[in-house]
Amino acid sequence: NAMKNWDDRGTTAEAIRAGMIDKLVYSVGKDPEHATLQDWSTALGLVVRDHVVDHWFRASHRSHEEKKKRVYYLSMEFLIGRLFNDAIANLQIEPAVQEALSTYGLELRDLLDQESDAALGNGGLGRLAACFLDSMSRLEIPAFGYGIRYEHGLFRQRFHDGWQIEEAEDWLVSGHVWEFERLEARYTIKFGGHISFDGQGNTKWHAEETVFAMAYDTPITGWQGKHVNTLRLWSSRPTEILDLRRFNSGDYLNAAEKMIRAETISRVLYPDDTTPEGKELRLKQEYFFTSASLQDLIRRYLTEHDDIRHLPDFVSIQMNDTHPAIAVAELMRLLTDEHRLSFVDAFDIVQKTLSYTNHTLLPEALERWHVGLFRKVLPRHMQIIEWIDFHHLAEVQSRNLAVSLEDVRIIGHGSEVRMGNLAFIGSKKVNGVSALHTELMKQTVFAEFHRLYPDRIVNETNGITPRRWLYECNPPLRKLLMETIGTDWIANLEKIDAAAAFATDASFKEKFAAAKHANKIRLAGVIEKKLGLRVDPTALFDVQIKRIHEYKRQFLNILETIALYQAIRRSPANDWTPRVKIFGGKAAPGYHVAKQIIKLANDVAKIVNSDPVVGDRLKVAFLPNYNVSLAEVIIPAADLSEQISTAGMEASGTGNMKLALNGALTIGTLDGANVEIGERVGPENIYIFGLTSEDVAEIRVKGYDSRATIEGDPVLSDVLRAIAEGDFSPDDPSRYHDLTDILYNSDYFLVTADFQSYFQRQRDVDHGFRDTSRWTERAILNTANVGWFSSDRTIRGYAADIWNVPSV
Ligand code: 26M
Repeated sequence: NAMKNWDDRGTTAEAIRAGMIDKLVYSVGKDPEHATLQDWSTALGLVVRDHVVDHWFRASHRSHEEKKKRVYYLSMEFLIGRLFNDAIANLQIEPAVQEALSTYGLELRDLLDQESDAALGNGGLGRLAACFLDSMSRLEIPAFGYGIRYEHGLFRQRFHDGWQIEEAEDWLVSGHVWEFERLEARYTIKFGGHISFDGQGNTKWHAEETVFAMAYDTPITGWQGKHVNTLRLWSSRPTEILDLRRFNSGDYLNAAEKMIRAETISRVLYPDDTTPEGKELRLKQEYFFTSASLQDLIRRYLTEHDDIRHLPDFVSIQMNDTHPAIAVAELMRLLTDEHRLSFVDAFDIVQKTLSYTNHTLLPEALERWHVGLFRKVLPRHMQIIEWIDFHHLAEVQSRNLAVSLEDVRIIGHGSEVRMGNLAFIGSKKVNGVSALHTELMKQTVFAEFHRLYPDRIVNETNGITPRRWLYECNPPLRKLLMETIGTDWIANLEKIDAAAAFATDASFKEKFAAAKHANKIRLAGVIEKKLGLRVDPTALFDVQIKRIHEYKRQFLNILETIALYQAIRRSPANDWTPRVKIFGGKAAPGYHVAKQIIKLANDVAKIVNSDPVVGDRLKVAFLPNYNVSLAEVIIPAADLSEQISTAGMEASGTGNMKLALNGALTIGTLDGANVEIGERVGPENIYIFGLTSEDVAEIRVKGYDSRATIEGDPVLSDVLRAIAEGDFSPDDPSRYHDLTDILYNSDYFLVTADFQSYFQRQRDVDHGFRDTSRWTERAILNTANVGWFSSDRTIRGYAADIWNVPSV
């Protein structure tokens, strides 16, 4: 083997030190005297990367030699965050790196903080994709993630006078060492134009616009580097460099126009995580990355196999929500127009290759495209979809079942393309992301489909990677666990249940509490730095971190905060349990109500935090720009995890799992995966409150009088009176009339209905937290009992039930 192999140099501190100097001088081009922290960080990054690359090549060669079945995870979003520490952790070279850095007087933490956070996703769906990549590598499943290399990820959030301000994110400016540009992996993507048929079975798409998709690869290191998969992200490029004729005639701007248009496709991530707006550019993004990915995987398949008909035996494609659902039509197009299969044969292959994960039941979140727009951008795909819809309808009719035909049409009311139905019909399996969510899918959005295809819908409850969400983000707890129960839990999180035996062990409890305390001191430092607010690290840290949305009910949390504030002011001498309410999360830029909720939280924070009567009994901190890196600091420091969505509306949640694993107790509704968390930690170790999803369904039918609820509840009335009278917005007393009006007149998310039981349950939390010793035991039992929520377990489920691939 002529390849230079970095592993030959080993991962000793001396090898890393020598490598760093080599990279600093010859790759970064700086001498040690003049190097900045950023330069050192890049140099170390390049050294670590070399080790990753060795494992990566070995893994790719093995998969290719053995012609293994590949899994392709298609996702508009990969919220991977930082990769540096992840690589160091997976390769287990932290001690050697620390030692190498000490010779230069450098701190690893400082170098890690130079890396920008790759925020190529909005929230849960994108982060799930990132956890899945980690687990597929851990389980040695040959897999590729396919997505878009957005030049600008999710906007950065700032607060100005308490209002959210969005700023462009620029993760690539400081150089990103984790990606490799693949000039050779380039595909043509067409848009618009018209279709011609030559009468001899040849179909030709005369496109109006073409762009190139260019590949950038990032290695995804599995635990101990045993396997490394690839995240391949596509960047759009012009097919023609410059219109020289126009340029020469002096028309510089127009000459550059085409180039800019092409590059615009991968320019920016859409920042909405629920309501799709039906924008042309969004559709082009979806088709762009889906087409590039399918062309790429077919090319790879044909280097190993010669008959396209056996594709389903060697390829499984997972569609992360409907965003890549155009894959159904695109794979049909490639198989028929390019590879000359019949429509019927092609559709059989499509249905054996693709599967679809649903992440939400919210009706406004289901993607629909106007037929006119769709035909304009993707004329051939519109024809193919019409064919699928017609044949599917005929098949359903022939089965003579009592099924609502309109509900199972892809083209609804003749005017819209429904991507959920397209994805369902084109898939082998369709899965929900928690037990409750999957049940509700069968009963609601996909009820008619479920009657037609009772074996198609399966459940794969979400999970999180324990490498990032415990091992990397919580060093004090990691260390304690390793000393006490060994290291098995890192690769097999179920093994963390061994910690349960120590829940009543005085010495372990003391150390567990000390680890939590150290994490809280660290978070208190961040709060002080970012908000200028000092908080008491012995207070209860009550955390709600997630996108701001009415169904997630941050509003309910704020109402309870105000009620508590009023109670403390009335009886300051009572023995209150000191609490810090910590919020983090972004609102979609066009989501007016969500932005009002942020402003309200900040207004309440201002009043509460400066009230000398209240002092340390209550503090409110809304940390700006919540992202993966901030989550890594907040989660290990949490005592209480807020999971308070209207029952039936949160498909799963994954923050709930991360917080419980790090020893936070949950206060939550019986929604999404909270139900399954409760089953595992037991009712004594979780605070459940509020309406169930059945209650909610019943109320939706019967109707609900929120005004009567408010008027019958003096605590809630007083809270709403204070908001409406401007107690928290003296500069603009009517600022929150829209918000209070919603609660009185159209409380769709049933905030008022759950207020009383939530408030009561919070008082139970106050009481529980005062028994410090018992609380620690219960925190330990949360950590010990949620091992099942590892994304390794989830991916084993996908591998067995959907992809039919082996996992270690
Ligand atoms: C759609 C169209 C246009 C622009 C953006 C979108 C879009 C982007 C993200 C729509 C939805 C998106 O994400 C939804 C999401 O994050 N769902 C969450 O998925 C998690 C992982 O399964 C679950 O845990 C959460 O409960 C669910 O809300």
